[in-house]
Amino acid sequence: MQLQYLKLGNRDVFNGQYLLATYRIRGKGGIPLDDIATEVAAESSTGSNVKIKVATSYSESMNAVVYRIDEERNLAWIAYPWRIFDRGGNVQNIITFLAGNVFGMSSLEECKLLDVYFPPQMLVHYEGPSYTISNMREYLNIEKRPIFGTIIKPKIGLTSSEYAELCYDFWVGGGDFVKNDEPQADQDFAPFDMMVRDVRYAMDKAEQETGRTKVHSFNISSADYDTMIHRAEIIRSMMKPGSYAFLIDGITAGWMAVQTVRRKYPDVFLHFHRAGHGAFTRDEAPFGFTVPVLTKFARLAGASGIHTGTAAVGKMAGSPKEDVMAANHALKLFSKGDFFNQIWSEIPEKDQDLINAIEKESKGESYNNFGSWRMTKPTCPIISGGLNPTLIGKFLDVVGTQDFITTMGGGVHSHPMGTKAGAKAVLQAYEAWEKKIPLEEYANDKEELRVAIDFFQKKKDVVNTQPKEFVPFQKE
Ligand code: CAP
Ligand code: MG
Ligand code: MG
Repeated sequence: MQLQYLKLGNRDVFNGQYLLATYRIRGKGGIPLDDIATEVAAESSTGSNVKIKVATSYSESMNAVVYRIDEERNLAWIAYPWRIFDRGGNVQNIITFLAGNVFGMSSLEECKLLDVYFPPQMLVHYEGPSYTISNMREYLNIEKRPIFGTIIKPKIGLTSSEYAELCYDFWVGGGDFVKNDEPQADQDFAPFDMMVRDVRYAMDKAEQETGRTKVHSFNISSADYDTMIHRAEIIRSMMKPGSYAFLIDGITAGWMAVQTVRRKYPDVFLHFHRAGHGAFTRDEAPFGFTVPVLTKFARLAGASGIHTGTAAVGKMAGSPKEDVMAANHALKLFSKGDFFNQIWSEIPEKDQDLINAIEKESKGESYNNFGSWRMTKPTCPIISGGLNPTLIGKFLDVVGTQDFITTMGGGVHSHPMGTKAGAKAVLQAYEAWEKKIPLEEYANDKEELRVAIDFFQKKKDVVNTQPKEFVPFQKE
């Protein structure tokens, strides 16, 4: 036990000088919770596995402290003086402390960061998002409904013009938003600059034919800073402002890439794809942090949008409760977590303007009316993974907001009548939900939707069929 990290019942931790965190912690060999929790507090702030003899009284004032434990649920609450974090709004650095070495400690069987709280005094130092879903709504001229998108599938392997052709089909079918899949980069069969050029061509054509603006999210995650910026600049030179987003694989490319793009391109929608997060966010994973925590960090770092999960409606693991909570953390001024309520504002919690704004939000008023200069702007939930037109209504019922982008890859490109029909079916399914008409009934006179319903009901058999045989050269 490292007693200097134990301050059970300490109320100073609520004075705004501390980031608060709740962990589920299980020590090996029956180590008592208070004991192992102090080891976690030490390793994740100032200390090590032994008391440091050369610590100063000042360095000790930077200790994280365990201020509460719940032995029944194996929970420990730890407060971190936020002055230990890198100045200048560095989310990567916070994660290195709280979700760093502790996951490797041999004395632990489980260590999961379940929730975090950022006090207003700390929020002041972090930019949060710049370009938001409201800006994209304005560009797309879509007021209320979700923004409907797709991921081009196959995930990889199309040439740049094959790729762009599918973008065109989706857009003319009525879709708004297309994204590169998370591993798309500068592959030799679809060179990055040619892909952008072809997408621009497809977009112009689709816009002329539909009379509507469209958006494409380009993956600029790269090997190094210069390459990433080079790719961003290719896009800026070829695309109209507002018509493109920058996608970053936030977990594999890293928080530094996310924050670099946030700072360098505040006029662009920053799309945080979280591929890889399942290794540490899943419920079965004993070490890591949760989807709501990931989402809070992404908002702090300034992502315009992040994937928050389909609330178990789609193909990816995820709990409805956590995914909806994450969407709220992304979007709201006041969001409830499992352990902390977060107010995304730099204003003290007792300020009357803030109290009024939270009240208005609870009655459904838009965030945009609150005067966001002292508030962290919202991050847009991006809902993806195994969705198809028949599931969109189910998700809308669960999530309780229309402020999101949804992308369906397989759910659109597997439509038996093709991608354009797939896009139409998405819009039709939404209309049915909006008009509160049962999907089947609404599909009576809408072929695309009817075919989609039939197809996705029988999906299992179809998915298991063998791939087409492809024989490039016939033997003599
Ligand atoms: C969805 C997707 C996304 C996942 C990631 C995919 O495609 O493009 O990467 O949604 O999961 O490749 O699976 P489908 P999450 O529509 O074909 O499933 O959104 O949970 O981070
Ligand atoms: Mg070290
Ligand atoms: Mg993907």
